[in-house]
Amino acid sequence: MTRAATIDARSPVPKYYQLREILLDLIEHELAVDTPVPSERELAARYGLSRMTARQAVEHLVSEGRLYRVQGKGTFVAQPKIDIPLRLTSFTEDMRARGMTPGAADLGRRTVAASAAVARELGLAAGDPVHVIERLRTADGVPMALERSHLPASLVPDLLERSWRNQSLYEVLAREHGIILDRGDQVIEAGIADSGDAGLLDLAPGSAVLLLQRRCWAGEAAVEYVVSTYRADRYQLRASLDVSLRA
Ligand code: 16G
Repeated sequence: MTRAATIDARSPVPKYYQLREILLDLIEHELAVDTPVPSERELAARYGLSRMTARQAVEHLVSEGRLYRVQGKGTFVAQPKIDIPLRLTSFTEDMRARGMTPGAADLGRRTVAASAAVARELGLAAGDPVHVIERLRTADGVPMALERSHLPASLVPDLLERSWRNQSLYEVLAREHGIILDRGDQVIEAGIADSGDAGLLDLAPGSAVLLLQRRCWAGEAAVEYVVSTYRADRYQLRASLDVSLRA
């Protein structure tokens, strides 16, 4: 450790929190992803703290997703989280822009009669045919999200005739169907992965996830309603804040 950092016993800031800040500085500026951080015993000795205080600091960073534990091995620096895009971008574009290789596993595709809820989202009548495409999205081969896209079958009748393995839906819509999405909305909620989704996403059952619902249009036509499950340990939400001006 090259940075001089000490715990100030007279500070009103709790000691575990001071240690958390010291560790955060290390994580962000000195230690590479997947390298170990000092053990709680070492941290306690180095900073003149109790083991319990050191553990509290480490546990905070584990629950924030900045560190991860490996049973019997120690505690390691986690990958920094990715900002959920708040633009109408495709997974493929987003990952490429980050220098990562996007991937998709085709988990299933079928045409179903729209439920009342799906029909409402897509501006259809209940019972109208809807194509459903389920994909596991990966970045550099690591599972990131599950996406369940619903598209009106009348808009793109032959959409399910291809495999969606490592294909970009938005590229196919643009290139083969002339559909360019120009508007969308998105709702993001917290959730818990069920055992099926947790298995696919390589998470422990009961892990936190982000549930996203997105609707997209091309002109007046509703094109996609997608329900996605994103890994909460890999994604975060960043929003810019405007000052609200009262009239
Ligand atoms: C994004 C969209 C998803 C869309 C996909 C297309 C969210 C929550 N989801 O992941 O709706 O189907 O991009 O990506 O943002 P693709 O062109 O790489 O298939």
